[in-house]
Amino acid sequence: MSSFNPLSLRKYFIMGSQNVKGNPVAVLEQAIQAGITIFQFREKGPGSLSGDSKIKLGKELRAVCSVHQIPFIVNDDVELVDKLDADGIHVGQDDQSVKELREMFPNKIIGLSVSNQDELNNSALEYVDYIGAGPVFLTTTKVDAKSSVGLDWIRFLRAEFPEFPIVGIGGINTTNASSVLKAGANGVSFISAVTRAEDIKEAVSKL
Ligand code: 3NM
Repeated sequence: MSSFNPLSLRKYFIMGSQNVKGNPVAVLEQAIQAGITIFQFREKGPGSLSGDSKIKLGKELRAVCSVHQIPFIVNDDVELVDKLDADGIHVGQDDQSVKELREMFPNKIIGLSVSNQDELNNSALEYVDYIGAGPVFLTTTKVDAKSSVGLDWIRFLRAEFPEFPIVGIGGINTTNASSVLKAGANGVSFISAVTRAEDIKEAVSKL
């Protein structure tokens, strides 16, 4: 297992170039200045980069996180984890198995999305550092997002696993973030709450 600190889940910012109009590096810098605690590079979906341009952007974002000592997580791309020397990887249920990932990356952070009881039954949590639980609320950011699971899913997971690190995801914004924490999550993860914010500093501070 990695030496993962669950406090780092508190404000978990996720972004790819497809999520922003301007320069993603500038957005990440502002978000870090404003107080995010961990970052995931998720270059995925309509309008996202691939190949060399994905790697180039990843290196730039990785460097910003290194300077500020913010953990840098890669979404579902094993090769990119190595290329960018990421601190960890986040995967979904249909991606590479967490058992294989743990063999590959004994000391990196491994996050797994878990959206319902069936997925939970199929999840080898002994290889995982944290669960991403969601979508808690309706999200328009991820085209293939499942229907929202609500705060009850967070409450259920917390009751089942009193100590396991859990981060809520999906439709979390400055207004509803506190309800996710009250339901038992260690933190909140978000894309549009920051990438579509008029004032990133204010948004991160409220989150
Ligand atoms: N994963 P926003 S929901 C990347 O449920 C992602 O696993 C989800 O974006 C899941 O904060 C989601 O803008 C999109 O709703 C989150």
